[in-house]
Amino acid sequence: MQFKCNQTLPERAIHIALKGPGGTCQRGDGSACFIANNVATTPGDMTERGCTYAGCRGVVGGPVKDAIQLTHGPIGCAFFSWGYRPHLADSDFHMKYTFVSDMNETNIVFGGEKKLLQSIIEANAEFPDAKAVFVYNTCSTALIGDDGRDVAKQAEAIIGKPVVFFECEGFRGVSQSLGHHVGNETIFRQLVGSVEPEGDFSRSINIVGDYNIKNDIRTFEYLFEALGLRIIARFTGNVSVDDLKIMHKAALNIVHCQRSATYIADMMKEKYGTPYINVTLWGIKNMAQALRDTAAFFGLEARAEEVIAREVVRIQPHIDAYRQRLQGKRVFIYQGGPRAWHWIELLRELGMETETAATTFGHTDDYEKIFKQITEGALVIDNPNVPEIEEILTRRRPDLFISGNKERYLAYKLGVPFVNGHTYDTGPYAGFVGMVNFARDIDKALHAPVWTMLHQYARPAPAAHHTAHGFEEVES
Ligand code: CFM
Repeated sequence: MQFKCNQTLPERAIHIALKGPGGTCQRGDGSACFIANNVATTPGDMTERGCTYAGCRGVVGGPVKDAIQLTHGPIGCAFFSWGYRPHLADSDFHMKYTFVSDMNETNIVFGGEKKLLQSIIEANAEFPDAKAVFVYNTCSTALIGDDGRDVAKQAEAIIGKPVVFFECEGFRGVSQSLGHHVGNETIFRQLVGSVEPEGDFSRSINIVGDYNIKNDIRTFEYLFEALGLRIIARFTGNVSVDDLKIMHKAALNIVHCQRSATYIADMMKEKYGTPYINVTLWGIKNMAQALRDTAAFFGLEARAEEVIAREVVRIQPHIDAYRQRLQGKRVFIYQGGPRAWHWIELLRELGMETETAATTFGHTDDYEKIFKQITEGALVIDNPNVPEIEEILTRRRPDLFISGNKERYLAYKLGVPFVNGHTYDTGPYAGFVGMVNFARDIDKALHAPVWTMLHQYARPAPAAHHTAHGFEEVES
């Protein structure tokens, strides 16, 4: 299981493992232990990882729909973190605008605190309806020692609303993953529990770790509501600052993305005693299980069965039809983290098997979940670089590649059907009804007429066969 491209990068071996007979792990360096993860990328390795700022601003803080999203740093940090992730809401302020203190050379030399304070005041004056200002620190302002926390305090006194300062400078941590942690911790510390509402919250939940990518929440919120539950906050898809302030009132946290949001569930459990359950809201089995587990907590089991039965009947014929067309296909999933394991079961429900799974910033718990679910001969790879992805696509030749926009054109150029699992080209993909969309997009990718034309008119793809080391040797 050696990658040709890693002959000059032996450090990569411990990040690559094959599932052997009887569930054994065969790591690239020959040892039996588990895959290395969440460690610094080796210099020279062409990683696709993001930075801590990206994880905080782009993933956790950015979806909050009525906060001014202000970057304390150079304008590029603001521009390139703006508008790429479709974390939709029922208003578009958070997607439409981005704000920046616009640090230039003079500010770097003489300090940017005054400029930051001015930026917060100006942004708030322009958009007085915003409920808070979220300020994200960047590498440059952290390195010169700007005291953003202090500026935020001053600004809060002047504008009379929360100014939340995220210490998410890009160089912290080894990937965007630390940015999720900073985002959770800061929102918890500064907002959660800052208002004590009256009322009965005994049948209320928070959906934690869903970001409403292309309206995913529309596929499952009504299901929880059909159980008779009230959703207080969505952390952080389609959420307002006011919802976050009272999310500590929920009786139960439902944790979906367990990489980016278990932190806040743990903190709420510790401080408020709020229990949480881990769920997967993609796929029929998983979605049904999520409803059953939630219902069991509130004693609503019978109602859950009714809801599940009603929904499954609606989608099953569509799923069966797609399954006929997708049966037996072999998939390479490469996502940021948990989606790589969330989807293994879903793909199986569609008749497909994951033969390679990779994550950009997964931790040990993510890899354990992947490893448990995949079958013998499947490859697992941590933080794959571009040459490795190319080698997997050309040598293992998956039928389908589920990944993101960074890999899309590589897949197209190599003639591998591709589905965008990060931002979804159509979507939503969650819940019962979203699964039909997912199946449809996979079917479209696999059976696009271009593949037949390609084989008719272009040079045929080289024949391939499996080998003991997990790669298909390509005959050239
Ligand atoms: Fe959680 Fe996400 Fe993901 Fe993530 Fe992401 Fe994303 Fe992802 Mo792209 S929060 S870890 S940092 S499920 S943006 S909505 S698709 S890499 S696997």
